[in-house]
Amino acid sequence: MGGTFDPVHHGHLVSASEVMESFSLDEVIFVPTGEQPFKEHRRVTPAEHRYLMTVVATASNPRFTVSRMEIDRPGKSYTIDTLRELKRQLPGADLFFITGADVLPQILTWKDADELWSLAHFIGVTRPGHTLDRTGLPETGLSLLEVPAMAISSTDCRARVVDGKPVWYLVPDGVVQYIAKHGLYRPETARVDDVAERRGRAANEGTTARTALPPRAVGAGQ
Ligand code: DND
Repeated sequence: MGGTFDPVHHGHLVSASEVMESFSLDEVIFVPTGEQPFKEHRRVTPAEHRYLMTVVATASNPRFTVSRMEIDRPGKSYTIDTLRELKRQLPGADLFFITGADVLPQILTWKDADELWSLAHFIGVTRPGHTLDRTGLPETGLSLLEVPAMAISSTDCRARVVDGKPVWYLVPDGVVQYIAKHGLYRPETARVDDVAERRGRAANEGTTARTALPPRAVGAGQ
C-alpha cells in the first residue's frame, strides 16, 4: 500500500486490514512516498516523520511492515519502480497494490501505466460517497472492495491540528502523540522542520546554509 501518509490514519489501516483478510494476503507492506510526483506544489511533511508515524501506526500488527524503499530512493517516487523492486526482492510472490478507488482513474496517468497492471493486481477500496468510473481501466487485474465507511482523510487531520482540534481516534494514539511531540502541522513549528530539512540539504550539498536560514527555533508548546 503506497501513500504519502501525511499522516497515516485509521482509514488507511482499516483498508489494509480488510484487503489482507479478503484476499488472504500474507503481509501488507506500507510504502511511504519519498517525493510524490503529483504533490510537487504542496509542502509535504519530511519523509522521515511520515515514515516513523507509519511505523508507529503499524507496530502492533505482525503482518504489517513498512518499507523505506521510496524514501531512500533518490528522485521522484514512481510506483512502477517500487513494484519492479519488490518483484526483484520477492521473486515468485503475487503482488497486490492497495489504493483508494478514487485514485484508480489517475493511475492511467502514472509513469509506465501500461506495465503497472502486469506487475501487480490492483485493489481499489471504496471510500465514502465514491462511485467508480471504470473508463479506460482494464477489465482484469483490478478488483474493488468495499471497506467500512471511514470519512477520514489526511487533509482533514492536518487541518484539525492547525485549528487546534483533536485527532484522537482518527489516527492511532501513537500518531497523535508523535504529531504533538514533533509539533507537526502547526504553522509555527512546521517552520522548524523546514529549517532542519533545508540545513540538512545545504550540508549534503556542501554549501553554506547562510542564505535565508533563521536561527534554530523551537515552537511554543513542544
Ligand atoms: P497518495 O498521495 O494519494 O497517498 O498516494 C497514493 C499512491 O500513489 C502512492 O504510493 C504514490 O506514490 C502513488 N503515485 C501517485 C502519483 C503518481 C505515481 C504514483 C506514479 O507512479 O507516477 P495518501 O497518503 O493520500 O493515501 C494513501 C492511499 O489510501 C491512497 O490510495 C488513498 O486513496 C487511500 N485512502 C483511503 N482509503 C480508504 N479510506 C480512507 C482513505 N484515505 C486515503 N479514508
